[in-house]
Amino acid sequence: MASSMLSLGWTSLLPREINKDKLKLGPSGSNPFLRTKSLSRVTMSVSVKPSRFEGITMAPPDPILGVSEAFKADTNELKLNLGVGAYRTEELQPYVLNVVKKAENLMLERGDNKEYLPIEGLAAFNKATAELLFGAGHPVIKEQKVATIQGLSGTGSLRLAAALIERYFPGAKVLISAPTWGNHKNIFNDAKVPWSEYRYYDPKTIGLDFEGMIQDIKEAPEGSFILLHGCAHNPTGIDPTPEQWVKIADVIQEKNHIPFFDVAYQGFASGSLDEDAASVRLFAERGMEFFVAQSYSKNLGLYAERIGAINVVCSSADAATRVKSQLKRIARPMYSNPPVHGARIVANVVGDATMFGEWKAEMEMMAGRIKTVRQRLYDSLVSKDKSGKDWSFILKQIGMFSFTGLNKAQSDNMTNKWHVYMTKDGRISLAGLSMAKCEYLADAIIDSYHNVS
Ligand code: KET
Repeated sequence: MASSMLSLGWTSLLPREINKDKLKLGPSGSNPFLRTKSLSRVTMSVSVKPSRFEGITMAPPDPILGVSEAFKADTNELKLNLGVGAYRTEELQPYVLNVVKKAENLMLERGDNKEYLPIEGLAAFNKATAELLFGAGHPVIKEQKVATIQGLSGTGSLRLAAALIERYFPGAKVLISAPTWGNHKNIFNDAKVPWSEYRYYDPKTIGLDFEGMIQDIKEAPEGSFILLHGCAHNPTGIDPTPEQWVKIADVIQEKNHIPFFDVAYQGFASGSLDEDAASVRLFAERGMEFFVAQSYSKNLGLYAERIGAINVVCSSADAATRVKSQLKRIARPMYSNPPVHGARIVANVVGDATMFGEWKAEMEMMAGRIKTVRQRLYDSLVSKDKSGKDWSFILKQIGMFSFTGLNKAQSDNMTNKWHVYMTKDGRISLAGLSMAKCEYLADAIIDSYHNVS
């Protein structure tokens, strides 16, 4: 199509070539343009010009957010969207936390303005977010060793850190888990930071390949960045045990690597903000220098507000000041300064003891609902599947997701035959599942697993 448009080139139609009868003429029945003597100078151009964008090919749909687009287009009433990791109620509706509404009402009452934020974001948010992560009063905070700047949620915060790595650690490699959240590779590719994978998931045990992980981290060039999921690993739902975290920290320290945590689910794995920050705090206690990207998309349901932060823990306050100044320098030409609304919500919720308590209760409720559907899905699979397959891995996984082990063809069958939308790596978001749909989902999984190879 594009090439036939190209060959047409410019085409212009002169007025005499237009069927006058078909033109709507004025009350006198005449068109002033057509009456003029300089008729031939009046041209109406229908341009079919070669586009400057001919070289731009169609991009594939995003493997995660593209699933939501496909889901919207499906008219079957049985359809179920288990693609994106977004929390739904039992009625499968999006959920705005009560505590968020409360904070927003407060902001309206106060008449908060819409002035630009500083490049580093809202000070009250930056303080709150670092305290949530490390614990208020943690030495790294007291000694001002953390450079925190507000980012455009988890993704934007990861991207800022990637730009800092590219600028100040040229040639350094980032090691990411195999598999990982689909966007990690895009982020480092776009920032021109080389990356490779370390072993993480073992399909045989449907668990962590701990030996492989340790070996790969050991073998990485000294001073590499090691990307770690702080809790609720996406997509596998498999986290290292506390003892394994200690060994991971040991080998990272031995090799002088720099840990880089992605914390997108604090509070969602266990229901407790503190418990889910244990891995990050372990590294902080060891006096290591490291990065932590944070997101409030999931735990406060602020997906569209794009609120998160990048924290760089440094060995001195002086280094933290310099790092922060450079993060600001990177942010300024990228997006100038971050949006205020989500930052105020977080600062208000965390800064008020009552609202903070209410948030924790709502988070426990959300994490609890996911655990309940996880159990129900497992029970349905066990009672319906007579093959003797062990489905217990579903109960061992934590967080929003279950990594089902379904391959691409089987995942396609889930969507094409059963209208269950999921990512092609076999991941399903249990946050998008209701108790009422568990049996249907179990039927779909059993059919796809046994009848498609
Ligand atoms: N890290 C991880 C591990 C992650 O799963 C997500 C989002 C993010 C960061 C970024 O989220 P943000 O909204 O930028 O704070 N994951 C879900 C949504 C997405 O793909 O964008 C998902 O995996 O479904």
